[in-house]
Amino acid sequence: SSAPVTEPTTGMSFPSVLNDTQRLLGVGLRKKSILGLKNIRVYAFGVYADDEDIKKYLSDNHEKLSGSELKEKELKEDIMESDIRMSIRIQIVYGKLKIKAVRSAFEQSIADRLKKFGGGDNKELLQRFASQFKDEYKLPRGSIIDLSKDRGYVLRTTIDGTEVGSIESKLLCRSILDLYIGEEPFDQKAKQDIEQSLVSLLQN
Ligand code: DAO
Ligand code: DAO
Ligand code: DAO
Repeated sequence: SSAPVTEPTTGMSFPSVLNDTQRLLGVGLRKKSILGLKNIRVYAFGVYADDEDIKKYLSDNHEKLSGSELKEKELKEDIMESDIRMSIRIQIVYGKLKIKAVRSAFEQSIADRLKKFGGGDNKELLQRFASQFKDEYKLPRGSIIDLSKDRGYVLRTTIDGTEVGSIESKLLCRSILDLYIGEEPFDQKAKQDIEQSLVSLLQN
């Protein structure tokens, strides 16, 4: 297989294949401004999708794809909602992350997506996910968090190779993907790269 890919701003390196079958589609950077003053680089990320599942999606949706009414946006939404195994790999850049800050940042970024895709405020779902992040965890620079969407919309969270929890929720999976490849992504360039990779996978 091919060489790892380096996120250029941070130098963080991402394997081109994850869990044997998931292919790297693109890498990016999550920044956050503190008090509107300075922009910190929080983490680099890579987005992966399962080759087999993409192929299966292709054969199952042959007509949609070859039909004249192919609309890129609809197809994209369909892909984000389908049962394709995907992963987000996160590599921590900012060395002073506190779990409390992670939890509240997460609640901020995900809450409006849960509302957007699910209606309601989904407090319970949000809390169930955030409760996986225990105060005693440490996330020094270089820590690796994998958010893996398994078959059946099970979202599995792993920190440095240790599973910390899993939650079955199509809504949560959809909402998390939206942070990276939705309408207001953390990193616009990364989103474009990911879409481009998907297009070439679909065309192969
Ligand atoms: O022309 O054969 C084709 C297919 C073009 C498909 C474009 C799909 C874009 C999908 C982006 C998905 C991002 C999650
Ligand atoms: O006030 O120390 C600070 C900065 C906190 C930034 C928090 C951003 C957290 C983003 C989520 C990280 C997920 C691993
Ligand atoms: O960047 O704001 C964001 C959202 C990040 C979503 C991923 C959160 C996973 C955090 C796991 C932390 C475990 C202690």
